[in-house]
Amino acid sequence: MSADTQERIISWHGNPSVPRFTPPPGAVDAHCHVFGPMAQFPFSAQSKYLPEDAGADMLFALRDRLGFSRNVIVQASCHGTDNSATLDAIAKSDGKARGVAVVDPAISDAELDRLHAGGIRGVRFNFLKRLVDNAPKDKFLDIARRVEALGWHVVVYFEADILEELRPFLDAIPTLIVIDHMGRPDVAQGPDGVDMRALRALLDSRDDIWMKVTCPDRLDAKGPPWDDFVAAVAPLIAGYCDRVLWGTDWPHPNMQDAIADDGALVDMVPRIAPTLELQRKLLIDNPISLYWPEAPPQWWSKAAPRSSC
Ligand code: 0GY
Repeated sequence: MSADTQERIISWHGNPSVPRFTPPPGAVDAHCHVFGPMAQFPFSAQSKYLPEDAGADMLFALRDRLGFSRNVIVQASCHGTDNSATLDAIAKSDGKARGVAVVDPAISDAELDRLHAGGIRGVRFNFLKRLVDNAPKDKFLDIARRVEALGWHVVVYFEADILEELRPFLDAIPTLIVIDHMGRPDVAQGPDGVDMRALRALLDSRDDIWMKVTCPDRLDAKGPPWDDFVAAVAPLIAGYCDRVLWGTDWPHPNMQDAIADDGALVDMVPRIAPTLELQRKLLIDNPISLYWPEAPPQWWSKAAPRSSC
C-alpha cells in the first residue's frame, strides 16, 4: 500500500447521537480500534485500507459521549503486527482500556511480557482474505499455546462459510476463544437459519467459546434499525448470556459506504438484551471477568447472584 497515492478513508460518523439508552455504570465497549495517528504510528505496508486518523482522544471522547466507562481496543489489521498505537491508547486511558494484539509468530517471550504489562489480554487471529494475506493455522496454534501461559484468550475473526473448515483448528486451541462478530452469520436467515445453527453447534461443543454480538452495520444488509440482526441475535444472547461481549466496532474499519451512528448502535442494546440482568452481563460482568479479572472495579461484585442461561 502506498500512503502517498491512496486516498485515506473515513469510516465513522462525524456526529453520533447521544443514545437514549443509558448503559449501566461501568459498561465496557469491548470491541473498538484506534487508527494512528499516522504521523506517530504509520500504517502497515500490507494494510488493505488506509484510514484517516482515529486515535485515542477521539475514542475516549466517544466512550464518554455514549455513556461507557471502559474500552477493549482490538489491534486493527491496518497496523499489522506493530501494536504501538494500541499500546499507546491503553497507556493514555488511565486504566480504562485493555487490548487485544496481533503478533508475529516469531515474537519473543520478552515482547509478549511487554504486551502483557501494557494491558494486552488476548491475541487476534484474522482469517478474512480481504484483510490479511496469510492466516497460518499451525503458527497461530503455536501462539495460542504460548499465550495460554499468560492467561490470555484468543480472538478469532472469520466468515460463516469457513466455519466447518476451521473446526479442527478451533478444537485445538487450548485457551478460551472469543469469536468476532459471531463469525459473521447471515442474519437474514433468522435465529434458526443454517449459519446460526452452525454457530450454536460450535458454542455447544465447548463452554469456553465466547462471541461478540457486534456489528449489525456489517451483518444486516437492511440497515438501521437492524431488525434482522435483533431477531437473530437476541435469542443467542439469552441462551449464552455468560459468553457474550458487546462493542461499537468504532471506527468501523472499511465501512465508509454504510456509516453507523454509534448512538443508534447503543440504542440497539436493550433490543438484543432486554432485561437489566442481560444488559449487566453483556456490558459489565462478562468483559470485566475477561479483561480486568484481577482488579475488578469497586462496583463489580463477582459474588453478585448470577442466573444460568
Ligand atoms: C472489525 C472488522 C473489520 C476490520 C478489522 O482489523 C481490521 O481491519 O477488524 C472488517 O473489515 O470486517 O472488526 O473491525
